[in-house]
Amino acid sequence: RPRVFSAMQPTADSLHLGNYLGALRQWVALQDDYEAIYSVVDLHALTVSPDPADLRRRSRQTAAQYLAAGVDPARSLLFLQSHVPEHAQLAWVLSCLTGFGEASRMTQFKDKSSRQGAEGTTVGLFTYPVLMAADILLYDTDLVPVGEDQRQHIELARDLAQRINARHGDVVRVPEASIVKATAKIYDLAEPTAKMSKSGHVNGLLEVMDDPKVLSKRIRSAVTDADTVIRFDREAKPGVSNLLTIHSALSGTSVDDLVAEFEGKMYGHLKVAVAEVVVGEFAPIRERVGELMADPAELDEILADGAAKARTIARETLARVYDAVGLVPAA
Ligand code: AQP
Repeated sequence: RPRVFSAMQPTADSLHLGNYLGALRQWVALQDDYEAIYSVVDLHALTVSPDPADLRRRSRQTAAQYLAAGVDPARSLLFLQSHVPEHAQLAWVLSCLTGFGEASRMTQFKDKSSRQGAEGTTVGLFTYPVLMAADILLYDTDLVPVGEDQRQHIELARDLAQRINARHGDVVRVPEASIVKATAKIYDLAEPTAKMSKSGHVNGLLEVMDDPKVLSKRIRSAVTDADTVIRFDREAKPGVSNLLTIHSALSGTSVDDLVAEFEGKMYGHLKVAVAEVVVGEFAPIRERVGELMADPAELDEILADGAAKARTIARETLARVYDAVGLVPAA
């Protein structure tokens, strides 16, 4: 079976609706047809200097959210990136194949480093896309389900794979991004032309672990427009279009059917309906995360098992790459 790999960073206590629709829900669906490998990329989270206790809690809580959303450890591997040292080892080799100019063109680095300032920007933040390429190439990945913001990073992973193969023969598989158009970019409720993101407006964010009251309140105060008609128009009506996208993705009702259903109704009606589907989706996940976190022994066991299995694949790929670039095998 073809292989799918994807991951998220444990940089918050909760994933948000963008992470959920852009990535996690795809992951759950892909388990049926792919050999799936999903990781919590805790080494990536170090790029923004988290508090150690926060990082430890968030790493487990992110994994718990994957499980609660439907990642099934009986079918998929789930592990913490730092438990598989081959990620960092392959990243070094790849960093020696990445041009400085090439890495400097990554738009996410430019955005994040301009927010952090020169002093707050680490070398790790700069080489982040190289570590991400290692995450992907280590598992001979066919498909990487992500949101639109990761397209450029996947392109780099593909370029690096092609570069190794061109120089050293057929060493690694060249991955493809899987970006589902309808949910590739979920927008901030308070600023519906910007991506929903944990570093965006707090009122623009819908988090999986939020209290249902908070979710409803944020949706009620979502920015719309001075018009009154409910229709999908990303340019002229970004706020309403975002609400329609969210409802449609969660309810399975097409945007056209929603527009027909809400014809002649007020924005408030749409917001109530969106709140209902979001709370309906997130409340059971939140509850299950609570159970998993109350006694993390089960979670830790799943992560240990996932790491052991992931390592057997990762070790083999790393050995192949080390050999191809001319490193002498350890006796
Ligand atoms: N708004 C979004 N719409 C669709 N997909 C999204 N993703 C993130 N935001 C949206 C996807 O979620 C996954 C998370 O990857 P990550 O852990 O690397 O987080 P990120 O992209 O850094 O997430 P944030 O919340 O957007 O953080 P900041 O504030 O740091 O930029 C990826 O598949 C991503 O595409």
